[in-house]
Amino acid sequence: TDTEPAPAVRETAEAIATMEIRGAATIASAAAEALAEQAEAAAEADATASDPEAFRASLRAAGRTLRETRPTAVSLPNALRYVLQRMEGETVDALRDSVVDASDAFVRQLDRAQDDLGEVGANRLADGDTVMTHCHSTDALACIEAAVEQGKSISAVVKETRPRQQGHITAEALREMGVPVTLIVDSAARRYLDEVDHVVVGADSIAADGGVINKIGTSGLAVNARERGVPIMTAAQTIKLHPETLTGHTVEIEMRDEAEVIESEAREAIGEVAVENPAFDVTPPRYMDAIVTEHGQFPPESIVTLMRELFGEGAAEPWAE
Ligand code: RUB
Repeated sequence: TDTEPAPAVRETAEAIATMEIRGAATIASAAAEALAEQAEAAAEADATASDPEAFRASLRAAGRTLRETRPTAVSLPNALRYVLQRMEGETVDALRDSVVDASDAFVRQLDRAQDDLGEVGANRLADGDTVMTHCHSTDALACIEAAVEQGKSISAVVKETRPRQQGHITAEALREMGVPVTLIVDSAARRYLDEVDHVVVGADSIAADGGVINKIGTSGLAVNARERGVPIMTAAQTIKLHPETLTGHTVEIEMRDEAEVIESEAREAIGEVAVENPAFDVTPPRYMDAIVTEHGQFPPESIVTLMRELFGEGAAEPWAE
């Protein structure tokens, strides 16, 4: 149709779906930037340049294309909501400016929130601590980086995080911060918890009951950490709060391709078996010591108060047709 998403939006959506762009915060800022690119393109395109209603429709279509990429990280729809709810104006120029400004403001807020929560998370870490990480979370890394900047000496045990081994990204990032890293396979985590002072993970979504949705394996790690007496925090800026859970909805857990788990040759050799590849799991609030946000740290059970304050109006879908 005339209001089809611009190529830049399709490219971003494809990059999110294939996980070239991944991690909840990075997905959110890429989505906000793609809406700005859509606004710039639509302000030039024949079908939309002089038709405010067609312009708006093209932004909603771009929002739907981005929304359909991956289901679990709520930062994606929260980013789309932030930008599209600020789209306003009588003319296409005014509409474009409002979208570009909202997108810029969103990305700036995201960066600031990450810096602010990093300071909070860093205060939970002590000089000489060894931390254990799971997956690759920029919010979790911000806490470790801030601790290092406070002059604390921190070392890390990094879980590789099957099947996609995002732990490798974390290991490299920590090494660049000057943090000594030991990389382990996921199944070695409980053994190494004896040598760890704090577990630090991120989140893709936080539910109203304080449940933390993060990379598959987080819940088992949290249960083991509790059993070992090791504190565990999730570093999650407030765009990770999932507004639909305020009204009883659950968070959809993405099921990914079995090819990520097992090569076709090995699969054929085994014969007829089922292979499943859930990308995320839910850590019950009783196994998480703290949710660290840019507004300070919260016990998971009280996060609902902050959620009501910030997302009380519920979960509008400004990208709907
Ligand atoms: C990434 C993941 C990360 C969170 C938080 O999963 O589970 O822990 O997204 O990341 P995937 P951040 O690799 O499947 O996207 O703190 O950077 O938002």
